[in-house]
Amino acid sequence: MDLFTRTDDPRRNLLPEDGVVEYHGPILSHADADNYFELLLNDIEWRHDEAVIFGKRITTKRQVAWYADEAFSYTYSNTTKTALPWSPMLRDLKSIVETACGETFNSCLLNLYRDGSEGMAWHSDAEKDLVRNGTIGSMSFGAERKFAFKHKQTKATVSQILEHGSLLTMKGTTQTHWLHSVPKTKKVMSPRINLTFRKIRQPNV
Ligand SMILES: O=C(O)CCC(=O)C(=O)O
Repeated sequence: MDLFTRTDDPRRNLLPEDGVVEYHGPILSHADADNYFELLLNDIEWRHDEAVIFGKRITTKRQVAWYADEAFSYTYSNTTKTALPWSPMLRDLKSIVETACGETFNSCLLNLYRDGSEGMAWHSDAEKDLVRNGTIGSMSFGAERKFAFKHKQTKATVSQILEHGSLLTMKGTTQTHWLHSVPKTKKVMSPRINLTFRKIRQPNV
């Protein structure tokens, strides 16, 4: 066996340089992932996301929610959100992700994509509210979608399909050197929910 060309190693770094992205694959049984997906759809306080682009406020079709240990504020796309307290289900998911990746998190941004017509444009999660080079743990539920990376300088690209109940981690200098996106697609007709567990820098005022 050629150890250097294995593709099924969960700790294999997907990026060729300047960061670490690990795809762990599904970390929940299909039945557990189905249960969490239904609970997330129904129990999360979903709101359409907002962004201010060139001074104009826009509302996205995609819906979001922001939960954390405290009422942390998080500013991205020139708008600020204040965190809601964890629900028991989100606490469970946080602990599952923390155990799987050996990290701790104090917050979670959730995104709901109704179908492939909703996506997320190229960006990096390097806002000043986040701990610099802090790990991000990303769990996905529902429809499989492509998650793409593009190097800010070389423009090299890498992508990974994110499965139902799966975990992907972004570590180290990934956010400094790479953009990521969820491309829109006509092929996906069903919803997907993504949770990104994050570390907000404290004190957060
Ligand atoms: O939906 C996803 O998989 C990624 C979401 C994302 O890029 C983000 O929350 O910054």
